[in-house]
Amino acid sequence: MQPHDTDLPGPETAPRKVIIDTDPGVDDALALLFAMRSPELKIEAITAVAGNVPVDLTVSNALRMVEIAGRTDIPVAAGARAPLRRRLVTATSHGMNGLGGIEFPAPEIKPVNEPATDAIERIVSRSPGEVSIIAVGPLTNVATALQAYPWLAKQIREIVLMGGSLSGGNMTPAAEFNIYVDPEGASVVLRSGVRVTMVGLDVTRKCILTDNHVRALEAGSDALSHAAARIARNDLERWRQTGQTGSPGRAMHDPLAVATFIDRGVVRLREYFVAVETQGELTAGETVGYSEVPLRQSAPLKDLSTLSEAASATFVPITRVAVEVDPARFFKMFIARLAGRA
Ligand SMILES: [Ca+2]
Repeated sequence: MQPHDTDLPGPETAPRKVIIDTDPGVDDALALLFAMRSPELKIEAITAVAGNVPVDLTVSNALRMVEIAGRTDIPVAAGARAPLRRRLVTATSHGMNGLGGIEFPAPEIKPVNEPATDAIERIVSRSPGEVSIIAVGPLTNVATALQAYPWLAKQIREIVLMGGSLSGGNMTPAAEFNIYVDPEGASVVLRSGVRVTMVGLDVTRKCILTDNHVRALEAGSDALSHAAARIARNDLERWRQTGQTGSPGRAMHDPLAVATFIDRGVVRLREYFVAVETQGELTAGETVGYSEVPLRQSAPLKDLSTLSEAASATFVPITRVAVEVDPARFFKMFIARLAGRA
C-alpha cells in the first residue's frame, strides 16, 4: 500500500490522542487492555492514581498491562497517593493486589521519572486542543493538574470519566466509588470548564460481565486475550463465591467509558450541570445533576446570615451524562477486541 492511498486515515479518522488516568483495579485492567487494542486511540500516557488499591499497586498493575499488551512504548506515570483532602478509602472487591488476586509476573519496566500531573501538563501543552483524558479512577490526578496548571482547562480537548450517578451510588446510597473517594477532586474537574462526559452507574451497572463473555475471551489466542480471560474468569468466580448480591457479576464500569470515547453510539447522552456534594456527612461524593435552572441549594439555616437557598452558580449545561446504554453494542466491541477478533 502506498502512502498516498486514499483509504489511509484522514484528519477526522486519525487516532485521537488520549491520556488514560486509572486505578487498576479489575475493570481498569480490562479497560486498559481494551484501549490498547483500539486503533482509534493514540495513548500518550497512562497515569496511575490511588483508588481501588494504593498507588504503588495501581502503578505496578498498569505496567503489567502495558507489558502484556506489548505496548511498552506507552509511558506509565505515578500519580497521587491520596485524595485532595480525604484519607484514601480503597475497594475490597478488587482483592489485595487490585487484580482480584490473579498474580502476573512483576513488571520489568518502570514508571517514567515524571509525576502524573507533570506528564499530563507536558502532553496536553504540546498539542493544545488535541489531547483528551479518559479518567476511570478517583479524579485526584486530573484535579491536581488543573489546579497546578490552570491553563490546561482550555487546552484539554475533553474528559470522558467513569464516575458518578444520577440514580444512586454503590459506596453509599448517594455516592459512586470514584467520586466518593475524592469528592473535592471531582468537584475541581466538573467546575473546570473542560467539556466532560460522565459515564456513571446509570449506565455501567447495566453492563454486567457474564459467563458467556468470559468464554468468548477464553477462546482468544494471544497473550492479551489470555490475560483478559484469566482476570475475567477469576473475577466472575470470586464474585459468585463472595455472594455479592444485586448483580450476577461485575459491571464493566471502566471499559464502558473507553467504549463511549470510541463510539458515542454506545450510550445516549443528556446535558446537565453536575455538581458534587462535598459537605454532606452521609452524601459526600453524590453527583447532583441539574437539568434546568435554578441551581437551588439547601434551605438556609437560621443561625447563618447567608442565603444558601439562592442560585449559586450560572446554569451551564456543560456535563454530558450517559443516561442510556446499548449493552449489546458495547459488549460486541469490547469482547471482540479483547479476544483478538476485531
Ligand atoms: Ca477504576
